[in-house]
Amino acid sequence: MIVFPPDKYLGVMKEEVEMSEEMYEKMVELLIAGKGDELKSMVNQAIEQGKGAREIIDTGLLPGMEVVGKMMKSGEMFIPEVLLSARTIQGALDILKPLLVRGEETSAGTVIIGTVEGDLHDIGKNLVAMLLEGAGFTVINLGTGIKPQAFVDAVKEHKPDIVGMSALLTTTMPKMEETIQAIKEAGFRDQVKVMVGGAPVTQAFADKIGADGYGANAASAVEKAKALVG
Ligand code: B1M
Repeated sequence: MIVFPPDKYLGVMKEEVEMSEEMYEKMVELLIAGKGDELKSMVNQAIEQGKGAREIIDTGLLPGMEVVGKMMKSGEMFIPEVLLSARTIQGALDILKPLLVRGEETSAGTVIIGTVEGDLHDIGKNLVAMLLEGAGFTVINLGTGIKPQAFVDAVKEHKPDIVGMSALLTTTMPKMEETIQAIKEAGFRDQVKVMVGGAPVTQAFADKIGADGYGANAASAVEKAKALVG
């Protein structure tokens, strides 16, 4: 009888799992410490070992940002240190981007995406943009601090299928509703779907402001975008 996995492989498999765990724990530490070059080098090593970009992001990078958020809240980390961690994760994401983005001949649809007025947080929004590109969407990333009128102007110029808005601050969430209102007043509301997301945003909030979709994370944002254009 063949028993799988044969005993002789068990040791090797266990070692590999431990190596991965150790590697991802180290990535989290480097991200919190803001050691960009070392993190990039570990990310490159992980890629060489055949680790997938999504696995690296979900296991080695995002848990680090979660810790940074907790430390920021408790006062253990200050803005300059948080900024350093933000740059560090962005550097790692830049390495992973080409692995996520595929070169498609035909586009799944066009999305304009931006962080709303008054809000400078862009890591999550950029991650959503990357995965949307990876799923074949043409993405126009407007950046951060985007005023309602600037979203309207971009709709006029690019004629997207979806307008995506990100907000990370409870104080900037109302800008999403203002933007939807501005799109309505400009006469474009029936031509575009609106998707919202960001840590404080919920499905209930999305429903309340009249958005068409909500993504709790980058992967669900892609699923929602596909459903909205489908
Ligand atoms: Co700020 N910050 N920050 N910050 N910051 C938060 C958001 C905070 C929760 C920290 C805390 O207190 N625990 C808190 C907000 C509290 C609140 O509003 N209730 C906060 C604060 C208070 C502030 C300042 C006011 C601090 C100050 O100056 N005193 C200030 C505001 C500046 C401004 O925007 N005007 C500020 C500044 C900063 C930095 C500049 C230092 C830096 C941002 C750098 C950058 O983005 N380039 C920063 C950071 C890094 C954070 C935390 C630590 C991390 C955010 C992040 O990147 N997460 C954050 C704490 C936290 O969120 N736990 C915090 C990782 C990212 C991948 O997740 O952005 O949630 P996230 O995106 C996810 C999903 O939300 C979703 O998918 C993404 C991927 O899974 N998603 C979408 C996002 N957008 C989407 C759009 C979609 C769909 C899904 O459809 C279109």
